[in-house]
Amino acid sequence: MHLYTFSASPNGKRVEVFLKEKNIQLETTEIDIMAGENLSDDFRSRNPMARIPVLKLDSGEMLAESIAICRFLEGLEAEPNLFGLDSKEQALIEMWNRRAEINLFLRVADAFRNNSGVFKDREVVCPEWGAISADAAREAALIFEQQLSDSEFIAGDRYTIADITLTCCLTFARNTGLDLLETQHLADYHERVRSRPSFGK
Ligand SMILES: N[C@@H](CCC(=O)N[C@@H](CS)C(=O)NCC(=O)O)C(=O)O
Repeated sequence: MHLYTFSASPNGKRVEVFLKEKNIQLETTEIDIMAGENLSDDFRSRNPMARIPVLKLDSGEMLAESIAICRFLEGLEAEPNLFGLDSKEQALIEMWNRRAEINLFLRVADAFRNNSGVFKDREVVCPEWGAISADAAREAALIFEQQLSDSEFIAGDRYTIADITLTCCLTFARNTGLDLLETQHLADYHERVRSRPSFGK
């Protein structure tokens, strides 16, 4: 297997943390998305969406989408379990992971993309949409704050893929000037979860 990624990106980070939790080592190629290496025909032949991360399987097939990659790896390396053991736990983890992706991660990404104009070489940017997205992320963060007021982790009493998604999103937001850590439980949670060895710096 071979991983194509960009370690400074939040989705690259999700897969990196997952691999470390599982203690899986993969051959990796860094694709510099800032320099547009993901836009080349060569890269698009791996992922027509022109996004990282992409995992090349031993069969030569390409697997994109961070969660799909992690789900595949969980099938190869069962421990520690990060996607849930029974159908109820799997569903709760999926629910929180999707909430974190749809209501927070995508909003944070839109805020960054439209406010910074970093990718204006490849897409139309709209600062007004950036501001709307940042507000929506702040509002959604309150739901996570509420959930964490009586739960150590976002999807129950143990660390799961939903925590990886949420923590990578919160860290990326903070690093790009959108502070979603102004409430106590979310701030404490972020400190706690990102201090795991798998998170690195
Ligand atoms: N839904 C995809 C999103 C992947 C994605 O948006 N990757 C970003 C980096 S975090 C990217 O490749 N951006 C390059 C670009 O927009 O040109 C996933 O979960 O992996």
